[in-house]
Amino acid sequence: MSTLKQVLAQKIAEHRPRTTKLVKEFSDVSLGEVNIGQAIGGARGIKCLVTDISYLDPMEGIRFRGKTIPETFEALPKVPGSEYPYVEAFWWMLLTGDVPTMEQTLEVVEDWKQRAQIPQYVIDVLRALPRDSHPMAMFSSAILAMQRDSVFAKTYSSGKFNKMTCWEDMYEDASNMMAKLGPIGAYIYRMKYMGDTHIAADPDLDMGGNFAHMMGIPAPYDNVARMYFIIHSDHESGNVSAHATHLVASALSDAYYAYSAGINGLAGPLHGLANEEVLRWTQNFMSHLGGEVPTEEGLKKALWDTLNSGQVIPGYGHAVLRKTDPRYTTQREFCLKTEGLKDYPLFKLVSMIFEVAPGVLTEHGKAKNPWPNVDAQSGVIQWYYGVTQYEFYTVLFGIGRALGCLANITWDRALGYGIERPKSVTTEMLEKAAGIK
Ligand code: CMX
Repeated sequence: MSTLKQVLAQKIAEHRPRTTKLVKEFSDVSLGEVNIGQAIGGARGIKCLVTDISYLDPMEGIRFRGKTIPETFEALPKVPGSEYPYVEAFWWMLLTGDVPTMEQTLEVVEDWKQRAQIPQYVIDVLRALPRDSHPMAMFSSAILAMQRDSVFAKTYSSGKFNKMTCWEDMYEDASNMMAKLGPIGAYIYRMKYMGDTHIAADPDLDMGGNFAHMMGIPAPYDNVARMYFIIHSDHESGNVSAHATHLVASALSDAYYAYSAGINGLAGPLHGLANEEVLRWTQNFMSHLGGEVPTEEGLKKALWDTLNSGQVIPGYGHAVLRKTDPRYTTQREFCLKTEGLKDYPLFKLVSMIFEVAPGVLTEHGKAKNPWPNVDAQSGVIQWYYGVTQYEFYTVLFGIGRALGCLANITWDRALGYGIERPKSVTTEMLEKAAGIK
């Protein structure tokens, strides 16, 4: 058994009595009421999910296992020659809550290398799809196709399912998937956009470095990949991709069924696809200007035109956050410290939107949070390094988001979380509750 699996087994054994005690002795303790607005309005703010992987404070932003993004980057072992940590070390931290040593990290790096080969049938599935399929449809299909190799599903169908040990099979599926998602993403990219040319994995590289290598993009894109995957990994469990993954897994569906569902949710324009929308909006705006530097007035007008036509300003607002997303700030800081990028016209325009859009949204008066989210910054960096096919950006998000979703469903199994089944009511019942019928 790998060291990570052993440490995780120990953590699970220590944690289980806490959950058991809460369920057995305190099930009736209330966490709050549910009102009509929440029932109609997407369950916003209802406390009915449990995760220890990350927590989102509306004002402070995300903490992974109690650590802010800068604290996470500071604490984890770094790839030699890079100021960014191993994604594999972060996986260890998300699963166990501990910061791994370099030795422990390198064990995961090696483990993922052994699991990273894309099966030929996945390549066949990708190649059978129309080449103009959306890359998220391709990515989701590739994940779903791998279900045939699910360790969890095999154990279950052989009648050996055991509630106490089934997390081990989930861990195997999660590790196999984590190791393959980067290579699958790079395969889709090069098949669709780079003349169907492919680059073999470099066995000397870590996950982030290898992704950059297989995409065919030189340094510092390896650092962009490491940063990007880590900051997009998790945002507690109520967001659409995490919740969809958790919901599907709660039916004892395996990790492939569950994460394919998560990816399908991430593909929505109000969720992960917003980073594609941000670039489309910004590029359209720039092309209307014919290369001219926009004035503040021109930018304000474009933002108002978008709002007045009934569209949202992509990359702004959030269901939980009420200040600038620290994932936005991390990427902005990367741009500011990177020669070439800090003076890049597209970055300057995105910075200008940051100055103007919150005021416009505040005056508009609808959005509860007028500040930028993660998606407002990520496309610019990709564009600068040559990834100009913005429909591909959500695949990058999906590779990173797997870290959080798969860590979460491994723990779901370990703690025996139940099948999800919230109760629905009719409109008439709501009207009666409101006293209008
Ligand atoms: N532009 C215009 N209007 C906005 C807005 C924006 N960026 N953000 C919120 N609003 C509007 C909502 O559409 C809603 O209008 P209605 O009352 O007419 O339905 C109103 O303000 C209140 O919404 P809210 O409570 O502030 O926000 P929600 O929790 O309903 O939605 C989100 C959150 C992210 C979907 C929304 O802010 C949005 O659509 N933003 C733009 C898309 C985006 O950037 N999504 C990415 C989020 C991060 C991610 O998941 O990747």
